[in-house]
Amino acid sequence: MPRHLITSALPYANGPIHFGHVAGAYLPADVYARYLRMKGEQVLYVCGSDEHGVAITLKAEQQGVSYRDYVDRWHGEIKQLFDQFGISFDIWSGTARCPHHAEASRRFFRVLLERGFVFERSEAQWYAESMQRFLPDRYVEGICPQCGFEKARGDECPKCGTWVDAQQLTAPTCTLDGSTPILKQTKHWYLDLPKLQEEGLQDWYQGDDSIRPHGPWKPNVDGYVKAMLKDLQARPITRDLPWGVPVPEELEGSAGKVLYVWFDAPIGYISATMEWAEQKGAPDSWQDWWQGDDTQLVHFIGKDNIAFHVVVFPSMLLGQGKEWNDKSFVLPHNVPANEFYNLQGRKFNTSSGWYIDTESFFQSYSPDSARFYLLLSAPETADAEFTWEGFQNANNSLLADKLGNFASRVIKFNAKRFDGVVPESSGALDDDPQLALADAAFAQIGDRISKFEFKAAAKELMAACDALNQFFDAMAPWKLIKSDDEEDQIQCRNSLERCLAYLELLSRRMAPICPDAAANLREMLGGAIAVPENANQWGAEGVGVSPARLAAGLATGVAQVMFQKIDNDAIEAEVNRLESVVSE
Ligand code: B3M
Ligand code: ZN
Repeated sequence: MPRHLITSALPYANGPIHFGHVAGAYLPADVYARYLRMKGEQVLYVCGSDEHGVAITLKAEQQGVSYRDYVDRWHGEIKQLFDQFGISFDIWSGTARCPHHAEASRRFFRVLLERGFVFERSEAQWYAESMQRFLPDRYVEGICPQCGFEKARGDECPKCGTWVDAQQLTAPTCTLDGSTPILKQTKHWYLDLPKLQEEGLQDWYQGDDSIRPHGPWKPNVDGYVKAMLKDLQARPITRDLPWGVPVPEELEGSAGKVLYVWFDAPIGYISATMEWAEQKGAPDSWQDWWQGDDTQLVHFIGKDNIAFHVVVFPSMLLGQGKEWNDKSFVLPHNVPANEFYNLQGRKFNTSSGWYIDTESFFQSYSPDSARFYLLLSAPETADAEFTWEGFQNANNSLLADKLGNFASRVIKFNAKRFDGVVPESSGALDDDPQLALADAAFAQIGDRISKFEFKAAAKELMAACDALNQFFDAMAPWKLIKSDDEEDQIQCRNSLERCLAYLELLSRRMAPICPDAAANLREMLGGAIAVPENANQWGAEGVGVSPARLAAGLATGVAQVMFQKIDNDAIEAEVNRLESVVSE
């Protein structure tokens, strides 16, 4: 049975994560993990905060707090945001707090050095004479050599996602004091990506299963990586910085130098797994995940992280050879990178106020409504956006009207007319065409999730609800119940039994997407028909697979409001708040 090792990008511990991050890299991973767990598969979902690098040192310095205090604060706050969305990590670690991280990172580095994939070079780096310090990464901004964006940073361009070679920035300025830096010689260690490309990266990427099989790449990932592989360059993986994983001290010239954040961060997935294994009391079991033949490693990320997850980290993993426990590391099975997710036509921007405050959001709206809408509007193949109107519509017209309303109509009718117990059924509705449509939609949900098509999965869930509503309306049991004809009475009972059985199935098919509402629905169905042993199971699926007949006489629970409607005033107020930001 395959092991599903699932990661979401380690968010920088330097500010709140926003809905765009959640839609891009966390919610899809969570739905995928929940689905596979329900299928009874082995799943490990790993994440933690990315606590090194210039994104962090810069902000901590600006705010006059210690690096440690700064990352501790965001490590905790970010986790609270994830908890509010119900993101179900198996471990939430952090690169500056995981007890295994620094050693694992240094070991990666040493192995690459010993095996000839890391070399030393003295090279010119930007240097601020005003402060007498080197200016790695985000301490310098300039014009992107690829796309011309004016605020490209010394490590990556936030616009086009290119891994920028800092020296190639034109019109550089120091982000600390605005001075123009000079180039000054310093020694650094470089990752020999061209050599690793020959060593196996290229063949693996192109589908050589003897190295490691992978799934089909998404077109956006494939286009980006193919272009990158045409002109791969060695890159420096050390920095002159006071915060990070120190370069192994036995190396001459290592003083004052740390590993580049993008070198140590992905190793954070592995060190977090080591921590998880240790907490479980089986410290070596991390190897089953990272070095097992049956592991399928899937990285969920945003498009700006493609280079590091499909080219750089796999190179680092390949370059370890069998130096760890005489086994090689797994390589990613897939990297379903998403495009960008905006807010009402503009980029999310916390500092300018163009964002959704997560805490106040969840005072008014439910996590499941947010999860459903973020999936429905996910940036899977193109940039996409959150709009307040879209959110209201998804909540009111889809979740409340189609899903919640169907559940409540059925449970209430059954309570009123059949004393809240499952009616006796003759099975005559087994070939009903509306139910066949529901079967077909339900059969798609798992398949779509397993292919990372979460938007489609959310749509199929609604298609199933549409078919079930049509079935209920076509049967019109409220008319049948009043008929004197015994056939009509049988049909009425049959239809209610089917509706209840399909609600039970619905509660499971919706669970990865809307876990809280799924639990509500199971409560509404009552202990008796909730089939407790099925509750966390996906169960049989496929076209034509209908839910098994429920035993007559089992008692249902009480109807609840699964999704509160959101009124126009609330949405208007949200939009006004955003628009006031623009006009300021
Ligand atoms: N922290 C970049 C980001 O948050 C970076 C991801 C690391 S994944 C190993 O987008
Ligand atoms: Zn660019």
